[in-house]
Amino acid sequence: MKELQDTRRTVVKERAVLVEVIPGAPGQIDEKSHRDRLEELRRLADTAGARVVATMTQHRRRIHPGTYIGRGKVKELRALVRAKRANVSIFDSDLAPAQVRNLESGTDVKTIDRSELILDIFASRARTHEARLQVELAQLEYAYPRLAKMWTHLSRIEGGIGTRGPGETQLETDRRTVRRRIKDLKERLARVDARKEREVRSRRHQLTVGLVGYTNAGKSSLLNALTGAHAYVQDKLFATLDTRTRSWPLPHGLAALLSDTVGFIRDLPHHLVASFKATLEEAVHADILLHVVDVSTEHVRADLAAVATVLEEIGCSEKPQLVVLNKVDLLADPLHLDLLQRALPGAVATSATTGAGLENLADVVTERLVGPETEATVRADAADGRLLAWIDQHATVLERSIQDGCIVQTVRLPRRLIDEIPRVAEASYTVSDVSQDGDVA
Ligand SMILES: Nc1nc2c(ncn2[C@@H]2O[C@H](COP(=O)(O)OP(=O)(O)OP(=O)(O)O)[C@@H](O)[C@H]2O)c(=O)[nH]1
Ligand SMILES: [Mg+2]
Repeated sequence: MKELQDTRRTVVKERAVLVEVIPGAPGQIDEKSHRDRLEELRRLADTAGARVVATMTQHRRRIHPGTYIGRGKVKELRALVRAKRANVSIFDSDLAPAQVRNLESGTDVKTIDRSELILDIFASRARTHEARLQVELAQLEYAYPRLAKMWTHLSRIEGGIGTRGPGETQLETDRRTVRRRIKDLKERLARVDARKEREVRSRRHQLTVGLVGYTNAGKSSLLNALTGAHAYVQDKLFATLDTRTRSWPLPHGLAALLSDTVGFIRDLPHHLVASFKATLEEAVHADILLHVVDVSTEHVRADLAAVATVLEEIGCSEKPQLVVLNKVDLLADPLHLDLLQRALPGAVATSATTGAGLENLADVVTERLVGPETEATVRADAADGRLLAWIDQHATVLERSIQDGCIVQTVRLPRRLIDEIPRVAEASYTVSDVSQDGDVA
């Protein structure tokens, strides 16, 4: 495996030219969405540690099967790479192995596609054992069909591994090694998945909330602000690769388990989604998902849509969701937030930085989890310490009196909690739901 790791295609500290291909002629397409995409590629390259020295765009109705961009454009790219002393070109789409080969020989620099770039970022960020296994599996699955290219071309272009011949036999050996390693990683991850599933199942009696959203939206910051956790926060893409679960205190003495997850992005490579199954398990099983979006960007809707697509891919699209409009402190014009809230009814505005809206978020989530509040009169045996303590913890007492050795209290509490009283009570009791005007017990 050592040799394969050496060939890991990383762009740290490299001078990069970004290449974007836009389908269709200028004027026929949505220029803004392409600007956003190029900006995102720039941020990805920056996060991976590369220095972007130039960008190149080509409008093309059909991609060139051999070189992706047209032949003339390859020459132009070669000239640009030379002029800017770049040592890598990064393409904003996935390339076939043959296209990479042709582009590399046509430009004399390493060519990396978007998936490879994202995998490189994940590899440099994986901190936990589990995240490392997940990233390695995704990388090898991506690399496997491209192994031939790696041997014949990396040796020539990067000059790093030139001591080995790229012969067929070597290639076959490598393929076998990679297949064996993929199998081994899958087995190990299956064990992690099983453990995770057990963990998640053991929490089924607790309220669970999952934070999902575009990378850099502020999920980990919200986790920290709401639970006092110390999750890693950074103004880079994919800061979080492993999940954290912390207890989030809610009104009425309730608490939910709040889980952070890896951030999503447009066209997340499929291998990554599959490998991060264990990490996403928390989201898959949560009672409600908080879909966090950064309102300070110009592409709120596109981010929401990209996340919705990934949620569908992991089988979460039907799950109850609450949109959280985060980073409201960065909005200069309040009208902007107004418009968003009108377009996304029920969305909650927050700032993880200033704490604005966090209490409201807790109230709204509580209501979604345990229903609206109601008024009820509970008549409990004075000796039933457990029920009395439970009422103290979960309800607001409005009136209290003692009648015939019983404590009669009029309380406000979430309607769904009334169903818990039979489980808690240790002696006979009665409950009447005042707002429903009838005996429940
Ligand atoms: N001004 C402002 N900045 C915020 C807010 N929330 C988060 N940030 C900043 O946004 C950046 C990203 O925050 P994270 O919490 O790491 O975002 P994330 O969604 O966990 O990102 P990934 O783990 O990369 O997917 C950091 O620089 C935070 O300090 C907010 O409400 N207001
Ligand atoms: Mg994070």
